[in-house]
Amino acid sequence: MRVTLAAVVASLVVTASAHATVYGVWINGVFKGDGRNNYIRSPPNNNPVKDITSDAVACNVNNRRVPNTLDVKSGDKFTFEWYHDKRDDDIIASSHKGPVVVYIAPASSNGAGDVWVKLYEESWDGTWAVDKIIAAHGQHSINIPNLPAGEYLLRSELLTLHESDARYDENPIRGIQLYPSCVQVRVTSNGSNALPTGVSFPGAYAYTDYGIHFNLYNYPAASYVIPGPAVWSGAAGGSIGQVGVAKVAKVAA
Ligand SMILES: *[C@@H]1O[C@H](CO)[C@@H](O)[C@H](O)[C@H]1NC(C)=O
Ligand SMILES: [Cu+2]
Repeated sequence: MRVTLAAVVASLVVTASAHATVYGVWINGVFKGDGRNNYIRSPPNNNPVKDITSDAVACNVNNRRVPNTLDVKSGDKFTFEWYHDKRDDDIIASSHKGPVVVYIAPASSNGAGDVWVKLYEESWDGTWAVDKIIAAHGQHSINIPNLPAGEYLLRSELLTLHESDARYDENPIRGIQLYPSCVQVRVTSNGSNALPTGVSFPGAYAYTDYGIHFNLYNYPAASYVIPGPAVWSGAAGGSIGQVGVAKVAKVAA
């Protein structure tokens, strides 16, 4: 089998492994502290999920309840903050272009079943969403919908396309890289927009989806189609941008 130069270069990119995960969240511009294994179901490292049939597509490889749950209410601005090796660094390799999506599910589901409802998505409008997140110091936000009170999992996911011209099921060295991250929240307001039936993870993505098997280098960016369902009509929007400056917390005297 001939090995193309492009494949060799791409495998070097893999070796560099400039991946990402979520460090913490901000609510209405207030940082809630290091969330890793605290209120985020953090994976043990920042590696991507590449097998789209794996249970890890839902909440990554360590989907276990963590000790804390963040209180939110309808209308709150809820900001995820991503990082690469340490907080507020280069966030993720700039090769890792692609969209960002945010989903929600009832926490009682633990992420299993047709429970995931899409709240937000952004791909390319001249700039890829991931490049905007890098520029925003890792930060992107959604507004909390008018949901019934209760506990939910809020899932942000980067889908990076630098190797998605290949399919993982055909060539496990390459393929799309998914970075799902689940945060435990409790909605304390009691709204009337109950979540509809959603999609399942795994299940919502197929290797034949245009947005999963996409050639970043040869296809027009404007032709990209974000995989998964449409954004729910009850969603309350979102944006990419920095809401606050990361700083090391001082211990209270
Ligand atoms: C939320 O509102 C519903 C409908 O009015 C009510 O049945 C339920 O008890 C409320 N839940 C909470 C936690 O207040
Ligand atoms: Cu990577």
